[in-house]
Amino acid sequence: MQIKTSQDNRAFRALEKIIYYCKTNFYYLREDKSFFLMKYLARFCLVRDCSRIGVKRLSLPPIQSGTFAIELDHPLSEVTDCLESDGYYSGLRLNQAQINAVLDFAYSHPCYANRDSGYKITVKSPNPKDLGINVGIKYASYLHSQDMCEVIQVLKRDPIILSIAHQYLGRSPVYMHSDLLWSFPRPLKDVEKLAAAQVFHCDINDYRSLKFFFYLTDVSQQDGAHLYIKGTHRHRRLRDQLLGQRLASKADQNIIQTYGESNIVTITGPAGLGFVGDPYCIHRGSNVGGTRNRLLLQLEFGLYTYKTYYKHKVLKVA
Ligand SMILES: O=C(O)CCC(=O)C(=O)O
Repeated sequence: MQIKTSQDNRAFRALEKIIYYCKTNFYYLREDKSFFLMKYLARFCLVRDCSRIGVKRLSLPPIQSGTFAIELDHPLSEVTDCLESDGYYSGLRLNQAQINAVLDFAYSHPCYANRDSGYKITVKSPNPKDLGINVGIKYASYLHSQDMCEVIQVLKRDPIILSIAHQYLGRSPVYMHSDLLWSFPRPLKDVEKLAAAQVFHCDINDYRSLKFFFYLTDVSQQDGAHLYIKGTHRHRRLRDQLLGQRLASKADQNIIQTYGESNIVTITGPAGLGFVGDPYCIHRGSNVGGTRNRLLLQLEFGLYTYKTYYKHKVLKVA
């Protein structure tokens, strides 16, 4: 009798999933057919490769020193080579004034716990105790209020960032969105890890896109280091391509076995370190296990502006 009930529950959950799947797809189809198509087609390496056809290394006007906000550890051509071969490049730097300005903004503006726009909190320092006793908070984003942060506005137009994006995307980059996000030291359940991007996954936001990440707090292995699997932006098993973003439902161990532990790169570094990656490359954040909160800024650029976006995210396209 009990077995029958659990089977019924499973069947009910499966039915719920199918209804949700049909409803969201109908929504995408109605709102923006090009987004609907991209969502299905951009999961295939072949389609992504085709979007590179005709893409040439653009010769860019020389960047005048002093006119840009960020610095690079390597020449621009090496950054693009590294992105093409590995899917990521680490070695962007914010200066101290920029780090301070973002931190001042973060400590003086409310953010939204667990990305819930009805749950405002203020983080006063990287010390988790400042959050008080509310341990139910896994992460907190500034959502759209980050638009008031001057440094983020400057970074959206930074000539080095735009040049890297232009080189990799092969055309004028379209700014998609940014996110300024605190992660707090707290063990997460499996389902929470998925929501916090702490399982291996890929983002399919366009036929080609590029994400810039900046640590605003020091990040060691224990403080929520970002990981990626080298080369997976170009080479992926067909069955994993078919999964699209549902790749995140595969166990990390399974993904590691397929793509090789030796290809996993962990990015650690001081506040101000930046890195850029093709978000189709398999990547994840990791648990903040130390004694500091982690603050991470992301900016994403793509090829097109879509009228809609994944239904669970409310994004503003500039
Ligand atoms: O928190 C991180 O380092 C990873 C974030 C991420 O993977 C994402 O937002 O897609």
